[in-house]
Amino acid sequence: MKTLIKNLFKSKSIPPLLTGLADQQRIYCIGDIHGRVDLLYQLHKLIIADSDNYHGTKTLVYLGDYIDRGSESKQVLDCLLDETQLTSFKKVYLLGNHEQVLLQFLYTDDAHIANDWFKFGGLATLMSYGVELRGIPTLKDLARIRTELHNKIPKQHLDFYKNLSFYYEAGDYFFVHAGIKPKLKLDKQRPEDLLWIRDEFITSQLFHGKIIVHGHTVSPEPELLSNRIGIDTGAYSSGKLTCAVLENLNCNFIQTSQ
Ligand SMILES: [Mn+2]
Repeated sequence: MKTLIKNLFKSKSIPPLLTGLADQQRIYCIGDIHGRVDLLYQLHKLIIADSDNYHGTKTLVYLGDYIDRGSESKQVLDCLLDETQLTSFKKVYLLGNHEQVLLQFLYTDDAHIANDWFKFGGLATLMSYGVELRGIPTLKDLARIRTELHNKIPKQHLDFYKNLSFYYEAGDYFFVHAGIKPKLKLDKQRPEDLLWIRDEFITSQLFHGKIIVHGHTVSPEPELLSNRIGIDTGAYSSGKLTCAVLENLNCNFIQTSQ
């Protein structure tokens, strides 16, 4: 089922003059994967089937949070870096807050960051890279774990994490991991908001200049609103990994089944 985003402006007297994407352009945008490589493979297959007969320009945008929670973070990275897959697509990889914390863990000495990261899924990532964990790590273990992770992460993976983008723009769409701070221009946004913001953005009724396509805040079903499209359907625990398919002002969704 395709929904025309313009129809969603029904209560506004003057709808914004939006055209969405230019003709002959289609974007497939994938939400938070969180270590579920099984779902990523499934979704890639569905995307290939969906795009088979399409001859315009195809772009794949990944919204970040590739790692943590699920047990196969390393394998998700291997899949994303496999250049033999989805070769007819231009690919865009955005930074999620979980990748930011991984980098902070690797390159700063802040024990609070490590502690927080371990609590919100980082242990699963460490295990997927083969870092030895002897029970729940204590502060004394940090230096060893950091060194071991440095030694075990492939250079290609590190380069991938370091080169992720904060946002991507195409036509009337602005793609970002978490969202944007309302009332602040899109080119004036702060990294911490782009990666972490929740309620202030999620509850905002304002139009932000572009339609914001985001993940980070879980909803049971994808959210298609006049000012934003939210596609984090909690794949890690729900088994539903969502992809928004955008063409002109149309948006429909492809999902893995549970
Ligand atoms: Mn997130």
